Amino acid sequence: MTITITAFERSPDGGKGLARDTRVRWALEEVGQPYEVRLVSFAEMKAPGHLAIHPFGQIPTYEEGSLSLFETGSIVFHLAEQHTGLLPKDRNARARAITWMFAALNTVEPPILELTTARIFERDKPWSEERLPLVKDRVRARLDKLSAYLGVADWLDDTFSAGDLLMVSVLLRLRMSGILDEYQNLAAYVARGEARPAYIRAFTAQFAINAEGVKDSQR
Ligand code: GTB
Repeated sequence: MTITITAFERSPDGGKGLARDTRVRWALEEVGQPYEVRLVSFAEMKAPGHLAIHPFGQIPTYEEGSLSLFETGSIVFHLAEQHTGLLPKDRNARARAITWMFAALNTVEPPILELTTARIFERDKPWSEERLPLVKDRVRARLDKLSAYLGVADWLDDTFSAGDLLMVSVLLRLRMSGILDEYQNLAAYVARGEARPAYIRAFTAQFAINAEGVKDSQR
């Protein structure tokens, strides 16, 4: 059955892979599922057709036959459950990998999103300069603990999982701030994720769209 995801017609990041369709593309590549992409403009995202599949008018979405999903975490989890490659078979290891998926999205990503808001959207507020160090320190508080947990390991558990896929995707957003480079092992962890052939294919596919402005893309 054909899998179709949605992505920005033109990502504001110009193809840096920061929009969340990259996470879904990466998961699809890891599990070896071909997919099609429907590119949507900001206006199309807020129109009834798209709102019917994404109640909040965002990307990415995932359609496969009669199944329609939104929320990146849910889409990655669905793919990980349906195919081999992203969740271990052992029950306990599988539960731990799922825990890391939640940790990435619920514990590590929120302060990183707050930093993006502070750096970009609140930049011209009179209190912005004063607030920024507080927001950065909230990010560091999470990274201190994550870095200590990871230590010298390659991945969060014995083998790469959907937990790593989401954690690397979340951490990637920090690169521009310079904070990631304060943690040598986390910077190396992200680089390991980015070096995976599946990530490279996902990144390249989204980059081609944003670099060339192709309206409809098929992989
Ligand atoms: N919780 C949802 C999920 O995980 O799927 C969040 C989805 C979401 O935030 N989607 C964003 C969106 O559609 C795109 S990814 N925004 C448009 C809107 O809300 O109107 C967030 C994003 C956007 C742009 C960059 N960038 O340019 O660097 C990075 C990340």
